Amino acid sequence: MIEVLHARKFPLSELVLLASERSAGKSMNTAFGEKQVEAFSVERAQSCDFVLMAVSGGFSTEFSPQITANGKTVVIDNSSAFRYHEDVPLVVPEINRSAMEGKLLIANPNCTTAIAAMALWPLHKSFKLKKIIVSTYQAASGAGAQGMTELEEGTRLALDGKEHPNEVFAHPLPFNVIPHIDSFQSNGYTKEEMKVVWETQKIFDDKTLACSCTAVRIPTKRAHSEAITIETEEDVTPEAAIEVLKSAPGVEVVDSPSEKVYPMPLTSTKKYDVEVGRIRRSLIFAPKGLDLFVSGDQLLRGAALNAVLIAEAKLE
Ligand code: 11C
Repeated sequence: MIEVLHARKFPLSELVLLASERSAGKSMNTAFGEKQVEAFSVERAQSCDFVLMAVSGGFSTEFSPQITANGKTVVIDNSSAFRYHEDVPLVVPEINRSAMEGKLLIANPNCTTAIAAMALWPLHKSFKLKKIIVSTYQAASGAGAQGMTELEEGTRLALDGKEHPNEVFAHPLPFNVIPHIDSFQSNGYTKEEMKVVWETQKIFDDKTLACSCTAVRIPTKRAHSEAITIETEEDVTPEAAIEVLKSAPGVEVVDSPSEKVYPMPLTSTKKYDVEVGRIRRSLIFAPKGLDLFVSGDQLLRGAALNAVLIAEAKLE
């Protein structure tokens, strides 16, 4: 988030780093220079115009409302604590920035949802989506720094023919794929899968939009990819969809299969835009449907960049 604030020249007069007592006093080398971490307090957070929360849901549940209680500090929460609260907007600025008018507490969506939404929203506006079926290919870093370390160290151990135990993931991730992200719900879907459903409906402000997801962890380091099938109300062709997506903000059409050009984690990593490609007529729903593939940097579009874009939109 600090890097994105700096790269986008966010007009800040002071950057304040707040953390637990354990980290307080530590020095951090940031894009804005050397900064000392301060111990979190509601009062110190309230002295800021914006608070970008990268904390657990439990911490946010307790403290976000206390911070915004001063009637002026904007809290942008990366956790899922408030995403499904009626009175808390869940925002991707390119899609529903108007939802946050007059609001101080704003929820940042799940990364898988945000990446899919960037490609789906322009198509929804032009061809009206009826059904969305998503299958994900999610990078290890979606589970945090420990997830990435477990993949890297586990891969080394596996290549040396050694045991590679798993702690972060439900099973060893090297040379494997795991169709299990977050906890299983009573309907057989995982929470990660249901987040895609609940959050897409909320961001698009359409509770009738039929959506289903299978979320899978794969042994890549960064950027989530998603195979998406849509059924539309209106007729749609790949050419028409490409036209629409080419002019959509935050989207890059990467679709020249004959030249081996399509969205991939390696090419979408560290990119602000979400790559969209492999756009083709659905064999099932055509002329009212497409298949497509997206790849987006989940640490940027699904977290840091989206949070900073929300703050920028709040400043306008
Ligand atoms: C993952 N998408 O890849 C998750 C991480 O709802 O903010 C993001 C969890 C969230 O494991």
